[in-house]
Amino acid sequence: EQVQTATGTGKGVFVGTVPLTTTLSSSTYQLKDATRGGQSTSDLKNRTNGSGTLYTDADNVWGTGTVSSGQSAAVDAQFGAAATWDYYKNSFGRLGIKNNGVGAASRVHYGRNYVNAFWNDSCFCMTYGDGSGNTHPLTELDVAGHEMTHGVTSATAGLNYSGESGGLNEATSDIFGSMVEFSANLASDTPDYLIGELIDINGDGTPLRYMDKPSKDGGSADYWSSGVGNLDVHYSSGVANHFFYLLAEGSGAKTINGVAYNSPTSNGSTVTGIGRTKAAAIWYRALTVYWTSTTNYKGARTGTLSAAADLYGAGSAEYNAVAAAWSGVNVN
Ligand code: ASN
Ligand code: ZN
Ligand code: CA
Repeated sequence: EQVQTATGTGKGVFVGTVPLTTTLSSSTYQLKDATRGGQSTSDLKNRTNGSGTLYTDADNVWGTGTVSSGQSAAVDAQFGAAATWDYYKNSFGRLGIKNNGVGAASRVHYGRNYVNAFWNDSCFCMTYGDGSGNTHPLTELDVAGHEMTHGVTSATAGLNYSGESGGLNEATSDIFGSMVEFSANLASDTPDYLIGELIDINGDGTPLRYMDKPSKDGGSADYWSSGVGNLDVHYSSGVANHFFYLLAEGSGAKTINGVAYNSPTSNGSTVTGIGRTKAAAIWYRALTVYWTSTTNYKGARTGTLSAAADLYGAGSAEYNAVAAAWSGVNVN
């Protein structure tokens, strides 16, 4: 029998009801997307190794929208991989993490009570735990975009995962994870500058990270200082997340999709935002053209200024906004 591409319906834990591109083979549907480099999702069945079992289904309707169906987390993962593929393709013409047309695999139900998700270059795959009590899967869209962006960073600048370059690596994942969320624009996951706002990882409904004022998480740096590279990379990332927010949206108070932000600058200056599309284009060009494994915050400023000059002209409003946003986070 012929193998063909089909359109199914997914009901995820976080994504709501979404279309999924699947594969029909021998009267059975597979959670595999031939239109996006063969990206697929498999079930680890609480194991912590192996490639798992590819999800299959008889009627091409996947999951129920709650965690009691193991397929629901798989729907989120498969949709997240598709949305990330589409974001990089539509925004930058990038075809997959390595820009070679090859899709990434996703694995869900990793271990038991595993409260994390991760990218691994070796398996070229994304892995998600089921969270606390095995009832809080980590399969939120910005997390998918975050983790898969670790693959993009590895395939491009290769930012070392420690010191200031590690903070830039983490921020790159938060930035593009959030841009994936904005691009998908789901009713059940309205786009924001918060990371992990739906997975309730803190148990009190607060998100994992805040881009407008990173210190709201209790650990992240809002501004550069000489010791910032000694912080955990998920905290030194705050400087760059804050830069990106200032560049895209500007300083001060602003409400976006019902979420109130208030982004301060280190020097009391006012930054006028250039919008997230231009801000993301500048960050992507710096990542893929100018930065290397050892780029630090000073180099990030230089690289984004070069990228802005390429895209919009030296001395353009966009170029000047990049300079002002870095100065607003004390990278001078
Ligand atoms: N979720 C974490 C991250 O992407 C996983 C890790 O710490 N390796 O940074
Ligand atoms: Zn990360
Ligand atoms: Ca978010």
